[in-house]
Amino acid sequence: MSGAETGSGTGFEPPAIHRVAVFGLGYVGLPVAAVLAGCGFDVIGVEISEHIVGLVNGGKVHIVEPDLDMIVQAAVSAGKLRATMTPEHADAFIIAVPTPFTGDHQPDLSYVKAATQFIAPLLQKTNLVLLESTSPVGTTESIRNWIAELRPDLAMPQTEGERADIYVAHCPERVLPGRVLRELVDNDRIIGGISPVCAERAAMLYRSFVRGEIYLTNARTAELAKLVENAYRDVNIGFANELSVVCDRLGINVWELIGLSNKHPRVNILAPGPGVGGHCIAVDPWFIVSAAPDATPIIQAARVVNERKPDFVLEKIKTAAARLRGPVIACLGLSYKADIDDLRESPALHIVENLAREKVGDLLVVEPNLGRLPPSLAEVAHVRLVELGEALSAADIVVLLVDHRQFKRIDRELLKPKIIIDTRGVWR
Ligand code: SAJ
Repeated sequence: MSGAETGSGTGFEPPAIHRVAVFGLGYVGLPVAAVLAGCGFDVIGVEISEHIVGLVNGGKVHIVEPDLDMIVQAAVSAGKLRATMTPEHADAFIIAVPTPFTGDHQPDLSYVKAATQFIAPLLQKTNLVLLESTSPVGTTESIRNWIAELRPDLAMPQTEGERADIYVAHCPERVLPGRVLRELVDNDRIIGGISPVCAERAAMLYRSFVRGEIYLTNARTAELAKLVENAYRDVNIGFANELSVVCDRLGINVWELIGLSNKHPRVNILAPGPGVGGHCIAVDPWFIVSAAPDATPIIQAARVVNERKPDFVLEKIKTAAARLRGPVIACLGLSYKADIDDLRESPALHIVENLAREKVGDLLVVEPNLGRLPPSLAEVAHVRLVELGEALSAADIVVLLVDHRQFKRIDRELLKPKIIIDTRGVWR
């Protein structure tokens, strides 16, 4: 199907969407752009990085994500996807730019605002502006307000659904890195409009590629729903991480404990680890906290527990290393979770950087998903990126930081003479 055309029986019949501009060709924007192009839309990817624009126009990608290279290549060859640094007219504008936080955990909306400022002068009647980026409550309304300031000639949508010249909505991304293309199509989606008509307009576009259910609500509820999903996971991982520290103190195997507790029909404890990484779960809970600091003790406590966990692991390694003279430490994994190359907010990377800074032993890093060490470790004399076999034969201490599939297959006999610190319970 090319173009989102139906009014779904609401009596609302705006013109079809043929041309979509996606702002930000990152972990979310590039897959969305490629999938829309695959559905027959003419897609323009607007990106500030000249490097990414060049790569995408050459049919290549800058992200390790299964099958993404294939669909980008196909979309570019078919003439359906084109990247540019210069914004252009479109029927729908999707904003998929970063929403980081500042040093004091306040949301930084500067990328969203900049994208809106690029879009505003291009807007024509019946255009849709849709925010995909995970955002604090009120961001979609801010987009509407920023556009209103820049384009007083356009009638803006209001919460009470009267006709307006343009449509503004939020459809928060929900995809799991490593399974992005599948989840983009199969996951249920929430769409929140500034007005019900805005939500319906956005749903028309998303129905062209989403096989899951689409649930309509207002923009503020959609914003909070996304933040709550990630905060829920953070709180539950925090509980598991807290148990791992309690068990360490009591001399109990936390993996056995959780396995047994989960035999209860209404208990499902998640897996402890070295901490919580990635650019979502470690960040998004703060957007709720900053909106209601005195009403979020559980969300804040989970963040504190999860943020402290890497330092707990660090102390374990230092204590083990202090018992040896010139210890060689194998550090298995640097990414923030298994079988990806993403280092953002990675607790494993944080731990290895601190070992390097504090000169705790010779560090042999194994990261099968990277060809070279990140800049923070590359120039350090006593840190080397090596193959798994070399690390295992040379190491006195083996620290499992990420449960990559290669590490699950390690022959346990090779580990017997070593000191093992297994933060993920792979060799429990
Ligand atoms: N982790 C644990 N124990 C667990 C599960 C995860 O320690 O039992 C750790 C991981 O190792 C990793 C971190 O938590 O360091 C986060 O990993 P994840 O797989 O839970 O989630 P993300 O950050 O890769 O993706 C999340 C997803 N959100 C939820 O599952 C609620 C995804 O659906 C979102 O789209 C994504 O955040 C996002 O972009 O917001």
